[in-house]
Amino acid sequence: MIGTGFMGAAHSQAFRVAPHFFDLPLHPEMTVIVGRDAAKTQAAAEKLGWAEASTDWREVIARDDIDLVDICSPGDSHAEIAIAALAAGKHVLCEKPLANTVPEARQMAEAARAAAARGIRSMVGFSYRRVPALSFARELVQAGRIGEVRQARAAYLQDWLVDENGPMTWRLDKKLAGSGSLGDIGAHAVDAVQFITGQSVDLVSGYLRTFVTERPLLAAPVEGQSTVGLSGAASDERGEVTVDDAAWFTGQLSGGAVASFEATRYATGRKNGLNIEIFGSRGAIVFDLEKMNELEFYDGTDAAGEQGFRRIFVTEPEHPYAAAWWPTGHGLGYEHPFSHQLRDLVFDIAEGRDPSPSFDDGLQVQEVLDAVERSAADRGIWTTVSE
Ligand code: SOE
Repeated sequence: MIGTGFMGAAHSQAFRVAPHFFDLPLHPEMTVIVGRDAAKTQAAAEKLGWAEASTDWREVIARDDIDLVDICSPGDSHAEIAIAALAAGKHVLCEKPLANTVPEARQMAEAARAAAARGIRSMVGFSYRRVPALSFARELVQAGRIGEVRQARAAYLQDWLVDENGPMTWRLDKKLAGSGSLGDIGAHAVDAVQFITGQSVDLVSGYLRTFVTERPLLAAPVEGQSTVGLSGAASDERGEVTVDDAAWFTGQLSGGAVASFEATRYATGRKNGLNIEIFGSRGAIVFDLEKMNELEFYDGTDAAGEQGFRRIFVTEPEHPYAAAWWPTGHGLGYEHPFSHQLRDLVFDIAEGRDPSPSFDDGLQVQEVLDAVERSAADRGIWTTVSE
């Protein structure tokens, strides 16, 4: 495991829990966690359940007792670590977005393709695909239950930056994060719409905005204060915010549908709402991550007097992943999709399949983000995603 922050903790939980709920063909052993600071990494190892702590990822990926490298560090380190790990013959799980730039993502995808030829697997961590309701939405759409998809709307709304005195975290620094809301949460929205509809975003018109251009720098962490999270204590010094705070874009999907996307961490009151609406020629589906166990489904073939959105509680054994957990009606939370992701990756490794989403899928999302940035820099001109 590379990274001891929020995602390191979320993925560690999956490693601890998934083997107890899913009958896995291979048994993950939590061998070593890697971080920059020796004392903090040792504390993380003890808290999160890793046998050892290290500050040297190069030494770790060279070890014979490491089979899988899970990259949960900031985006500026993804390419170097993933490419080195694949070259060393390790399977790789890499957090989203795949990289900070298209050239980096392209190199990673090339390395993954070369490694796949040697039986080495790689996956990018778009965990929300594995929220049961979102997976089920895809099943309905792919089974033709809403007919031909014509329109998609996706808005990823958070508010953790709304306080303008909140300190700079790495996510506000372009060098570390690549972009702001666009790559952090817009990437999830793009992946989710493409996953559900089976269509890719081909053409975009984008608009980016930074509301607060300067913030207090982070103070040194206080003893005992959690380092798992999106905030921290502010110091007296100030720094420049170099990423977008909010991203809006419209797009055209490969199957002819139109789509709109919003990604913001300034939507006061919205904590982690990924709202998705897909409208087809004979039905529609609506999903909201803040109600992640539910899916609304409108079936246009219902009798005229009975039509309306029905709320499906996606907790039945028939629903994706649900049978492994609790009895009907006992819902899941933010952490469960990480276990589903790990479950699928372990099966793919054991059964010699290329996982989905692949690094090529991660590269394609990166190309969408890049097209949005290019469009926004040119007053929203319509921009083709990749040549
Ligand atoms: C922060 O906006 C964040 O933690 C994202 O980075 C995650 O991918 C998302 O799952 C929750 O919000």
